[in-house]
Amino acid sequence: MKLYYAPGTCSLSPHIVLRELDLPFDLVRVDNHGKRTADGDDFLAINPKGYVAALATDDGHVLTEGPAISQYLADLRPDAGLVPPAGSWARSQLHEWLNFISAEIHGGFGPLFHRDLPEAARAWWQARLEKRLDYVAAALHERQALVRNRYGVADIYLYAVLRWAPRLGVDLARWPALTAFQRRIEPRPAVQAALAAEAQD
Ligand SMILES: N[C@@H](CCC(=O)N[C@@H](CS)C(=O)NCC(=O)O)C(=O)O
Repeated sequence: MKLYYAPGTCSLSPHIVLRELDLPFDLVRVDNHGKRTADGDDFLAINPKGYVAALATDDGHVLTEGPAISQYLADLRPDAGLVPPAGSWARSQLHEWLNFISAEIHGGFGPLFHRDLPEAARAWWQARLEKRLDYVAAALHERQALVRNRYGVADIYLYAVLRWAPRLGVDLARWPALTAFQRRIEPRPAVQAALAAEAQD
């Protein structure tokens, strides 16, 4: 398998999942501006959406969308417990969280990356995101993980996108449950290995 990624982006989430599961894979860096891979390939020919993450499977398929990739990978190693069994109520709760993180948190940070965003628009997006973070912090107040109280792909996704907060002016110190969550996940060997691999390139 090949994971197409760009350092520090949302592709960190499936990257961590691959390492948590100890699956063999090649990491292929994508230049998100030039839309070329480090192998010299046209990334738009691999993922016409033009964004990471993308996973090329050994049988020639390409899967995109981080939450779909993470679930596909975790289903390859169900014993690792990173996803609840398909069809279970907990699996539906996982979908609920992954959609929320994707649309409200990942999507909520998106506009804040634009340096030229007018101040009023920035304030509006930030306030909206902070309301969503209030919700996540309340959910994590009395539990360690988002689904089944067991570390899994939703936690990994949340961890990856919350890493953007400091550089976008969102101070996580306002939500002790979120800083504690980040601190719990950060030292995991798979997380450290993914961060080190992305920093090397
Ligand atoms: N819905 C996609 C969004 C992916 C996405 O936003 N990727 C960003 C990095 S976090 C990217 O590669 N952006 C480059 C671009 O859009 O040109 C997913 O969840 O995988």
